[in-house]
Amino acid sequence: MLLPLLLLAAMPPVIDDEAKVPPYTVPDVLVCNDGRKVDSPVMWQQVRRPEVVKLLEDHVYGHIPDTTEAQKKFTYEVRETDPQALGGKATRSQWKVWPVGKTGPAFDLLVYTPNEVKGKAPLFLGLNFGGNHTTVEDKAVFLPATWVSKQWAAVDGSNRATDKSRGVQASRWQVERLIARGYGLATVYCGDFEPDQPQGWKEGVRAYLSPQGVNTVWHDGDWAAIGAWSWGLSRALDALALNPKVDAQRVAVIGHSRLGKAALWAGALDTRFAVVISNESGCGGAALSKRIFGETVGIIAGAYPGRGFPYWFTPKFVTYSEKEDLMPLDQHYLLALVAPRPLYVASAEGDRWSDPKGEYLGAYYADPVFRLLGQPGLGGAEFPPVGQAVGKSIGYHMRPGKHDVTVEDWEHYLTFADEWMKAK
Ligand code: GTR
Repeated sequence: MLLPLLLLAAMPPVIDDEAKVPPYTVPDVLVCNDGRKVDSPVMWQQVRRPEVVKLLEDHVYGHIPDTTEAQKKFTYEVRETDPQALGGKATRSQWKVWPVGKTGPAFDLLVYTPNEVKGKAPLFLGLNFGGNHTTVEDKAVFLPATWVSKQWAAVDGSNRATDKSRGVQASRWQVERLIARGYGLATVYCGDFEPDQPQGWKEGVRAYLSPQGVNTVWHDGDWAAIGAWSWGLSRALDALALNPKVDAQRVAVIGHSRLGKAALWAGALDTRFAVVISNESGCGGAALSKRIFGETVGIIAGAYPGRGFPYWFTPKFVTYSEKEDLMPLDQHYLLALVAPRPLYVASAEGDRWSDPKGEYLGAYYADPVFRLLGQPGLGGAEFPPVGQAVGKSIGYHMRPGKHDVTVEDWEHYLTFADEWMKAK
């Protein structure tokens, strides 16, 4: 009777004490696979950057297929606009977008732009967890048509969103505050690209774009849910570029937690994003995996029975569970790909699971790439006291409180955006 239990991998205790972090070595992102040190911006761009992308694809997120051909069928419909939204302060538009043609998946793009801004406005773009209608108190926002988890939104018996969840995540989006500061907000439900559940890919872009469809077997190096969401952020940017009220040159991609991981991967790969913001993206996001602090590779990627999210990552990732020292990279490689563009990494003191110090160190070890490319990066900033924002073209703060996106986070992001995305 005991035998099956013995076969289950036992999960080591979660490390929540800095003193218990084992010694680890952080690979130098500026050393090429053949051992050469990157000594010029050209060498970074032409030699090392592609290597770093491939390392992240092979070991962490998988390779996003080239969809250039399928995107020729990109089409959209404007479902609704209101030039007097949010009490007259904003213009709301809701587009239905079919990024790879009408036989493929569609997403609902909700956009608010500030009426006070003449011409094209800078904007924040992020995926949401439970449907566009959860992000704002605005009854005109359409409910998603796709599967939604009851963890994030009120759903009916078939996991379709209901009116009851309108505005439930509004505090995380702060649309009025953004509009008042001269920024737009665009958001898409992540489940429009891939519902966040183990079988979600069958309803999303991954099955549609795979020749084997719902019979696809995913191998090492193949993309996973984070890749699908990242791809989706780029398709949302394609659509935003067609919106006459949006300055597509000044779009910050932002995400929280699992969707912060997706925002980082999107911002790393798609250099059209002007600014990249990670809100508590944690393990598989900004935090160094080799510290093994809080959530680990094994916990997140499904090494232990009954927990984790193996479908977020390429299958190879979980093989590093309890073998993080064998990983030929760490998450600062992801952050380094944002350079020379501005990057913001944010943590919360009470969000130990995401390893705040590990998120700061992700930025710290990426910093040399920003400086090589002529940007000030962290500007020498050390791990700051709670509540203090530091850094130059890499911003960082750890605010008090728990895992969330708060007004305090947004105030820091808006200050950072004023510095790097101000009207030109
Ligand atoms: C947790 C997961 C974290 C983070 C979080 C979230 O369960 O372990 O890595 O992604 O979910 O997305 O809120």
